[in-house]
Amino acid sequence: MSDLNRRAFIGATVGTIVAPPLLVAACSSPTTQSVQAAQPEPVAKAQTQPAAGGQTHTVEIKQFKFVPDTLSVRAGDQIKWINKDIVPHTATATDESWDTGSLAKNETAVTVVSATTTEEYFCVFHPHMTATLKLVG
Ligand SMILES: [Cu+2]
Repeated sequence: MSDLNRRAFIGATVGTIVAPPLLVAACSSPTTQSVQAAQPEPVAKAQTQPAAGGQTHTVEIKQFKFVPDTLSVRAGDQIKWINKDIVPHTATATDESWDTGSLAKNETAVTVVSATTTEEYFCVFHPHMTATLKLVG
């Protein structure tokens, strides 16, 4: 057991000693793996940037109403929906092109506004609950 541990320790130490020359080599050689491994991160950040460029709006669902019941939004904006009621609600486009799904008490969902987002929406459990998004810009 202790022999194995010692070998593992030696292996780790050698790896650590070898690593700095590899890093130096990576700087002058763009084909090494350590350079490629660093690339996914910037790509992931780039994907979140379009959404970050838009605004995030919050609509509360409380006492069987959407608050505010009229909301001005632009393509690229996000809408965060929060159900403050005890009973489940949804925010669902009248043509069902977008939908939060059922939200229990204090549950949230986020939808993203597009240029063709349907503006009229309602709650599928309580169809009298209706409200409107106003696409601007
Ligand atoms: Cu409802």
